[in-house]
Amino acid sequence: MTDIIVDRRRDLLLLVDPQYDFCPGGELAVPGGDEIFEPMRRLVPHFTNVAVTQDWHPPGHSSFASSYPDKQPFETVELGYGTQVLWPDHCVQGTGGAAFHSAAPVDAAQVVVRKGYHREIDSYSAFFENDHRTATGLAGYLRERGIERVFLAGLAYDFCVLWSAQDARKCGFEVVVVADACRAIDLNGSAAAATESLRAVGALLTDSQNIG
Ligand code: VGL
Ligand code: ZN
Repeated sequence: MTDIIVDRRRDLLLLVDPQYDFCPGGELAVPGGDEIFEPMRRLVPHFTNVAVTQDWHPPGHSSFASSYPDKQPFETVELGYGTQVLWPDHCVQGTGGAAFHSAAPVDAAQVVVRKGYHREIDSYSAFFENDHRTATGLAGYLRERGIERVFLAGLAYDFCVLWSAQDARKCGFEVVVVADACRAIDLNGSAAAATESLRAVGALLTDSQNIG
C-alpha cells in the first residue's frame, strides 16, 4: 500500500554511500550491501530532487585501523571529538572501491556530497563531520532549494544512514528512512540500536513499496 506520497517540490532522495567498498567483495563489505540497488532504482523515478554522498578518504585517514601501530579494524580509539570506530582502509580517494556501484542510480543526482576527506575527522553524516560541528554544506544547499523532507536509502544503515538521518532532523528536516533500501554493518547490536535511535528522533521508517 502506498501510504507516503512524494511531493516532488519539497522532497529529496538522499542516496548514502552506494560504493563498491561497502558491497560484497569490497574493503568494508556490508552484508547484502548490493541488494539495496533494486529498491533504490524503483524509488528514484518518484523524485525530482536527488543527492548522493560519497565516502572519500585520503590515504592514512584517522578512521583507518592501519593508521595506528597497535589497532585492529572494529576496535575504537579516542580522538579529539570522541570515540571513533576503526575500519579497514576503505573508500580511498580515486580508487575503484570508492567509485559508485554500477547498479546504483546515481546519474539521477544533482549533487554529490563527498565526506571524510579531512584526515583527522571522520564523517558518517552527510551534514556534519564526526565532531558534530564541521558542516558539509548540505543543509544550506537543501534549504536554498526549498527542500523540507529527506528520504534516505543506502549504506550503512547503522552508521552513515543513521547519522545522516539524525542530523537531518537536527537541521529541521522531516526524515523518512527507506529500510529495505538499506543494509547494516551490525557491530555489537548497532542495527537494532539504530532503529531505536531513529524512532527517538522522530524519523519515519518504511519500505520502498509504501512510497509512491
Ligand atoms: C561508513 C563506516 C566507515 C558508512 C563509512 O557508509 O556507513 N561506515 N565509513
Ligand atoms: Zn568511511
